[in-house]
Amino acid sequence: MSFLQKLLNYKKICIQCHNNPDPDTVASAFGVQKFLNQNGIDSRIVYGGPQGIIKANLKILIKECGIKIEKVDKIEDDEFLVIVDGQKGQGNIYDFGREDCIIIDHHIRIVEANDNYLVKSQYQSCSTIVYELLLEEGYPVKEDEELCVAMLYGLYTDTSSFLDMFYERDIAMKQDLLKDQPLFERLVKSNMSFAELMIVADAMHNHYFDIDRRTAIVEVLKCDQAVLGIIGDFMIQVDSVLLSIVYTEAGDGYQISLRTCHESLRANEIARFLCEGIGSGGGHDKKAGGRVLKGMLKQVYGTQDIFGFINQRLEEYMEKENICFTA
Ligand SMILES: [Mn+2]
Repeated sequence: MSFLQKLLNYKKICIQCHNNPDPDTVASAFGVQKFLNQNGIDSRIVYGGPQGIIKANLKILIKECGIKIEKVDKIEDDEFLVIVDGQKGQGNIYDFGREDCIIIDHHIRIVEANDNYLVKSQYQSCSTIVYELLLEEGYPVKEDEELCVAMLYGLYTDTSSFLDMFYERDIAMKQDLLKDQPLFERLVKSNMSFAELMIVADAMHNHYFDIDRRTAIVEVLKCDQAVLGIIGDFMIQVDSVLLSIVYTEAGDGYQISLRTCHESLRANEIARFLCEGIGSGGGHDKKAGGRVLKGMLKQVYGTQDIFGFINQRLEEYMEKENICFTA
């Protein structure tokens, strides 16, 4: 039995996005709902937590694609729960008090092994997993313009504007679905709000520069992951910067984006090294990204904060690789 077929055992399904939903969780839920609609199963898309949807890009996505999503604090007894882009027990997954549920996610696995939990950590977006599940069912994704745009945008925002994308399955989805889509274009041009622009400007102004390591480290507060790649691309253009590391908080972890422009600095290797044991990272020679889980950071590095951790790991890396830029 294919994974989505499991859903056909239920009459009513509640698809849960993570709190403070982003395009990837919404697009994933939308994809699952398309399959349920096709099979005549009643469903709705929900999320919990204190915060409603405020970001302009997400509002455009929801409106233009005709996605119905509601913020709730409980679900009905006769609804079966399906969690997308997150896992039960995570801080950003509102607890509706359900023991049984189905999970589709691309983050680092925290749930135990279970046939109902599909966790593929190598995927860079949950949308890509749902896309492949839909293809497996023969669902005509390409004919569904709104769904194509939603899933592409989910991938786009989870990979710093496609810039930190490295996994072949994600690249394949982009190639399959991306064509001339005015709505996608509009979403891409709505990446940040004026408030975020100010946060970005402030973060760049307050960057940390290590002259010996020729490294700029930029902490960005409350920025959308899509914006990180833009900042990274900007910082690496500074003449004395050979490595830029930009990071922001994302759910129960941190998203990190790296740029390099020196033959001794391989961004993908550094990203993997930084995140080893507490998350995952990878990418290309000059552009890479990674994710670090807060819980694991604390477990392994104690009270060290994210900035201290990046500094320490970087020092270890440069020592290990014998990289030195001072004369
Ligand atoms: Mn995601």
